[in-house]
Amino acid sequence: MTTTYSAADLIRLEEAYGAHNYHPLDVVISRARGVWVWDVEGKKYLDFLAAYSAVNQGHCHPRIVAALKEQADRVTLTSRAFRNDQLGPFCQQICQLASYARFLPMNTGAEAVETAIKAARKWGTTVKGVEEDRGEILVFAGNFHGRTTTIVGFSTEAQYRQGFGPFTPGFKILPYGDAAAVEAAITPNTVGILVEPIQGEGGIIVPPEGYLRRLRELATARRVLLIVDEIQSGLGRTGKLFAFQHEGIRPDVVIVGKALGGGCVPISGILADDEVMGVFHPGDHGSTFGGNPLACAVARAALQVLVEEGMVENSARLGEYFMERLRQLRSPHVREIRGKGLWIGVELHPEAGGARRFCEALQQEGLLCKETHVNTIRLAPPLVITREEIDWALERIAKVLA
Ligand code: IF1
Repeated sequence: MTTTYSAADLIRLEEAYGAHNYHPLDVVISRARGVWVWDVEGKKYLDFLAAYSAVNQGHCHPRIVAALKEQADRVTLTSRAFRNDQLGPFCQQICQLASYARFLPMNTGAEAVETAIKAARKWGTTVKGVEEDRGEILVFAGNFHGRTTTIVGFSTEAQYRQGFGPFTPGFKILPYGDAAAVEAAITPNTVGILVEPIQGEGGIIVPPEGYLRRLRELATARRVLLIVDEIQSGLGRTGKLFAFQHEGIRPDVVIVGKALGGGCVPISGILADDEVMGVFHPGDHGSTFGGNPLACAVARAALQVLVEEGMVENSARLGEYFMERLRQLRSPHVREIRGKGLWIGVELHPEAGGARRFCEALQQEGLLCKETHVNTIRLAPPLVITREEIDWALERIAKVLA
């Protein structure tokens, strides 16, 4: 059954039958490979969003797709009522890679964040000795951790909350990047600090040097779990496997997602040691699809290629090169360039008229980016990008920012 639709037909169908919870650029992608995507008319673009870092390994990586196909022909879903032959080896692989004792698999990022919240609360009552229903978790202004009602309940973005209450209590919102505020906010009922090492949706906000180290010290001293959301910052995006490694710390709970599925399947989860993971007993928590053999087989390949093909190092090396070259552009519109590895925010002056129109101009030049907030262009290509491809992009960015 092959019906050929034009781009306009496809956009019309989506608008007619889909919910209107997005306002995407009108590029209809039908094929992708590595850092490149093609629209239905055959026009080629460099993907500078990488599905919000879910395709760090590049689109349709041959080894990941091979694992997907191979597993699809064997067994795709068992539920956790039975065991499967992929979950154990995958848990071992990610635990050894990240140096944690255990992994708990879920599907989406938000579910993994919810899992971390449940772990911290139950650790609070069963290990720390906090009274039932009294545990507090510290979170930060500008955070983005997902879209569930609990998570949007502690968002500071009005649109993410408006109309969706009532919300889950037990969260305290503090300014991001200010360790003294955390020190002052911790009480005997505090069970966790939930933090992004760099705020993505917040605008690629890099906190002051030493911030995570200080949070680690406070968490240890006051017996609070340090929970780091590496869903977007992790798996090579910032030039290290995890962004917290830039500060030489080790969180109590690490939340992963996005690129864990190699751009093919949703898979997420949390990493922790026995003191925290031990709070979960059979029946306490779970998911129909969590730990399914298809996702685990894909994730095994996704981690393997990330490490074996040097993508983390490439992100560090080319990220530095890219940032340096961007700074040399000296555009009158640019207020600040910031980021780490291949995760770069170009903040424009308020007078520049907003980042969206620059993203639209870049689309015309064959470069797909997405603004964040009003004035920041985010640049986050797949980590398999080459220096030549960055140079190709720089020429076009220079033209658009001139
Ligand atoms: C959308 C943003 C990026 C995340 C962090 C958890 C999640 C995310 C640090 C939840 C998800 C996505 C969601 C996506 C757009 C995207 C996003 F702009 F909305 F904030 F990447 F910058 N923690 N981020 O970044 O993971 O449940 O979605 O798997 O359209 O909502 P999820």
